Amino acid sequence: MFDFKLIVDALIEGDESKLTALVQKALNQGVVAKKILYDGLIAGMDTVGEKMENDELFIPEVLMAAKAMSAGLEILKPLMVGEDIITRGKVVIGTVKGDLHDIGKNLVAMMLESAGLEVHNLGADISPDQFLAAINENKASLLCLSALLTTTMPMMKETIDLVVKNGIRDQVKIMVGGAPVTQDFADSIGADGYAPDAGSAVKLAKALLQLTF
Ligand code: B1M
Repeated sequence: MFDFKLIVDALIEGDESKLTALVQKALNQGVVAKKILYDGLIAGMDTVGEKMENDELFIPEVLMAAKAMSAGLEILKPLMVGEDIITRGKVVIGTVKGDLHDIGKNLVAMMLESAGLEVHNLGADISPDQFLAAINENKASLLCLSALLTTTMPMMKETIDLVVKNGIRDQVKIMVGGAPVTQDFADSIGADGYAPDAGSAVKLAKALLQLTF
C-alpha cells in the first residue's frame, strides 16, 4: 500500500526531485495515475493552499510547490492521455489576463485531451484579444476560461463580451471554471456553463459540444 502522505509532504516541501521519484515509485508499485493525481498531488496542493492562507507558507515556497506539482503532472500526463485520440472538437483554453495560476487549467486541458478533444492551451495571463485570435485561428468550437483570483474573474466577462462584439458568439461554446467561480457567476456573464473540477469539465465539454461517445 503506497503512502500518499510522502507525496503530500514532498509537495509542501517543494522538493521536485523527491516528488518525481515518489510519483515514479508509486507507478512502479502499480498505483494508477489518477489515484496518484488525486490522493497525492491534488491533496498536497490543497494543503499548500491552506498553509498559504494561514501564513505558514509564502509565495516563494508556493512557487516551488507549484513547480514540483507540474513536474509530477508531466510524468502522469502520458499515462492519462489516451494514445489513439480521435479529434472530436477543437478547444481553446487559458487562464485570463492578470492571473498566473495555471495548474488547475493545465489539469483541465489534460483531461479534455484525454477525452479526445484537440486542445490549444494558450497558457496563463491571456488577454481577451489573444483568446479571440486563437478561436479564429483554430476554428475552435469551445472556449475554456480559467481564473483563480476574485480580482481576475471580471476578465472572463470582458473576454466573452469581445467574442460577442466580434459576432462569433454563436460559433463557440464558452465554459468557465476555477476555485472562486460559481454557477451564478457563470450565468451572470453569459457563459454556457461552469464546472467545479477537471472531471466535471470533461462532462460539461462533451455536453456542450453534443458529443455522444
Ligand atoms: Co495563488 N492564490 N496567488 N499562487 N494560489 C490562491 C488561488 C489563493 C486562494 C490562496 C489563498 O489565499 N488561500 C489566493 C486567491 C484568493 C482569491 O482571490 N480568492 C491566491 C492569491 C491571493 C495569490 C496572489 C495574489 C498572492 C500574492 O502575490 N499576494 C498571487 C497572484 C499572482 C497572479 O496570478 N497574478 C498568487 C500567486 C501564486 C503562485 C504564482 C505562487 C502560485 C501559482 C503557480 C502556478 O499556477 N503556476 C499560487 C498557487 C499555487 C496557489 C494555490 C496555493 C494553489 C492553486 C492550485 O494550483 N491548486 C491557491 C490556493 C488554493 O487553491 N487552495 C492560491 C491546485 C489546482 C489543481 O486546483 O487551480 O483550483 P485549481 O483547479 C481546479 C478547479 O478550480 C477547476 O479544475 C481544477 C482541477 O480540478 N478548474 C476549472 C480550474 N480551471 C478551470 C476551468 C474550467 C473548469 C474547471 O473550465 C474552463
